Amino acid sequence: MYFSKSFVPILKNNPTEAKIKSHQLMLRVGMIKQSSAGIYSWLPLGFKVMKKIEQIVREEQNRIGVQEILMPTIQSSEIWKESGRYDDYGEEMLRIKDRQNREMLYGPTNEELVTEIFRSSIKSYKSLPQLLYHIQWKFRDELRPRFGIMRCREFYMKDAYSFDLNDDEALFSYNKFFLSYLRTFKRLNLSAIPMAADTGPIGGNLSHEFIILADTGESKIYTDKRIFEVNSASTLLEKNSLTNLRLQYEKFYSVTDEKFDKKEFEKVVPEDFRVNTKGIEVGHIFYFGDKYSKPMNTTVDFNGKKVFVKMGSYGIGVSRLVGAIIEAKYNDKDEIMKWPISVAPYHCAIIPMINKNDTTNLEKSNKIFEFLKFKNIDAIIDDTEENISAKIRKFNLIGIPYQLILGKKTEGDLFEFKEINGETQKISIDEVASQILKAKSN
Ligand code: P5A
Repeated sequence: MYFSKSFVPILKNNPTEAKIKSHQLMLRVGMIKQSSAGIYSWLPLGFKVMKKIEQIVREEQNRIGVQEILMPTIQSSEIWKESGRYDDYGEEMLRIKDRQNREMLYGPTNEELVTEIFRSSIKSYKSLPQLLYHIQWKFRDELRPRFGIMRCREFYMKDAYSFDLNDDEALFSYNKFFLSYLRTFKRLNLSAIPMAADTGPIGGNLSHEFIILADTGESKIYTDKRIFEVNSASTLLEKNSLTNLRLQYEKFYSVTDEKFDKKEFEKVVPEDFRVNTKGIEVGHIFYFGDKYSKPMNTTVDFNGKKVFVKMGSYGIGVSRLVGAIIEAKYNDKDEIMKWPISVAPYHCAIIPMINKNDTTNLEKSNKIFEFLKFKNIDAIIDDTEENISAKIRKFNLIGIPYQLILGKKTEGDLFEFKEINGETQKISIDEVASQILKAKSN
């Protein structure tokens, strides 16, 4: 791909309307474009990153045996009336009427719809557990959409739902998602900490938010700082049973704002370990038993008895994660963004110095591009006539993790190659490929 032909509308300066780094950067390097308040189009660079995040989320759901489906964005009000949430949900729900004057809505979440799908087909406890997920747009008419795609009205969510026979089995499912979330965020190169959280309009009495620490986050958290060490333990995910894994975290006080109890905090956390800070909620899991199955009369047959199924739901903010990764990875001092290689829009930027009368560097770039492509490395060639330092500044902002530079002095088979925030090396193209492939496989 040539940069001159790619749709990456870069702005000269940071847009003044954006208050936090991720919003500024996403507009500045043309990842998104606002279409109306809290509603965005995703342009190629942003879309690529979001799709890569989505794929990692999908793989980790599949890995614990969750089955992928796709439910519609538009739902009928009927099922929401059955669960009792049609009125409760209030103005955040976008209500629509169709031409027959039927009340419809743009789904803010899917507990009702998935329960309806389940109850129409699953009749026996022998088919349990059922774990289903989809990745689909949601709409919440937030009063104050802000920070770009971090708190917007239309956003992309992975939402999963579990159906079990009893509390014990339902908690086993909950713990499976807990593990899956830790694996997912690790693959995204993020340290997301599970915190006991309030359940809000979803309901239930067991819930964890997965939070990335960031000053620009909207979630207030109160925690024992020893919990941060749990995440970095290298054998955490391999060595613990499902129940034990959750206990590793629950040993330490860590809650979001709504669950905060000053007295308890001061009682159980020694003064030196108390942390009161902010973070970004990238995932949220809930256990709510029969909150939906009861009013929606959703049962399975168990030895001749009808039993209400026990349910949980599990969300990841796929589109919010794009911004959250920027907040976590942007280096303010050097003005460098570095995408984790697992979600980077391209793996390597090929940056040739272009001289109108001399096509040597561009020809070399084309050959390098083909070679990297053959190795499954996704590169982009900056074929524009900007000077080298302007090009490097531009790619420092875009955040492609590797840069291969063909300057005036590029001769022979060695190339100037660097990790975006690293030292320049002079190495062969084989060595370039093997360094990138090694990073990809980690
Ligand atoms: C869990 C899955 C739910 O909706 N029902 C289905 C449950 N949970 S939640 O916490 O309300 O949302 C899940 C995740 O979605 C992201 N999110 C948002 N992202 C961008 N803009 C918004 N307005 C927004 N609201 C929620 C968050 O990452 C949240 O954890």
